[in-house]
Amino acid sequence: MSKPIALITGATSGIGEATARCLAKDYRLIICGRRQDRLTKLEKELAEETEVTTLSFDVRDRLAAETAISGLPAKWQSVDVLINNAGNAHGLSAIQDGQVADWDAMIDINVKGLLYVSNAVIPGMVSRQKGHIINIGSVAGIEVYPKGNVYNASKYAVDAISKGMRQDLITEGIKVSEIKPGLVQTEFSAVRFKGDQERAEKVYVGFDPLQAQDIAETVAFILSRPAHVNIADMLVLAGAQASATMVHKKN
Ligand code: NDP
Ligand code: 8X3
Repeated sequence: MSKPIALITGATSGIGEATARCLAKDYRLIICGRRQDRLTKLEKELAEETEVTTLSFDVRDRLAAETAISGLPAKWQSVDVLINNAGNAHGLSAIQDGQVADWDAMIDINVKGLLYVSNAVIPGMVSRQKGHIINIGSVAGIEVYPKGNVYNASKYAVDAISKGMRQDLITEGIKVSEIKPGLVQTEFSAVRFKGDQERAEKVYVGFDPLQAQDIAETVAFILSRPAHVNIADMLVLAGAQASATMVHKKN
């Protein structure tokens, strides 16, 4: 029997890329992101372990998301697992100093993009009465922190959408889980600070942050539970992190 299929958004970096590596043993993979060069590289790397196909599209573009997913060849159409991971923070500014373009990006990618991809995948899961959706939320989706405003709002939305999906899809044989990571050392802060690498690195100084692999293993654990178990919601923090704003730094 062939392996089930997992579609992972944001697989060109960080949590999504680590998740692809982690799931390769047990799943065939549809890896998504805008940067085709990175997708091709990862596809080549994982090809020894599993079948991989790539989809390059911007999750903000509803038509592109729909076209890419509906255009998958027949053998890739039955998506068993959807990992809605693509997303980022753009900027860290008090609301009065915020850039409207950053707000648009966060709402369009983290919220609307997740919905567009889900909308393209859920009908197939419903028709098969089978599936598992894992949304990557954040500790930022349960605690607002200073200057987080719109990023927080986008992750609160992911939390609400995850809860809503779980209620609506319960009758359709589809599990919905949400993982809420704390500080994970990925390209996240470099994106938030628009390429300012020095500022990005400072976020993770003085403590051992989570690594993308930690969240990838959490995804794999949730998926490995038997059919009668759904891990609905997991907050995963670094050992030195007690809340969105409290991190015990050594210097
Ligand atoms: P990275 O910046 O390392 O990865 C982000 C991924 O999202 C990339 O693969 C990127 O691919 C993809 N992406 C971004 N914008 C788009 C877009 N418009 N269309 C398609 N894909 C897009 O960050 P992380 O791995 O840390 O972030 C992954 C998720 O985890 C995000 O939802 C983030 O909010 C969440 N998270 C991160 C935490 C952290 O501290 N790092 C903590 C809590 C949650 P590409 O650029 O190739 O399109
Ligand atoms: C990412 C973690 O604390 O930078 O969601 O918002 S945080």
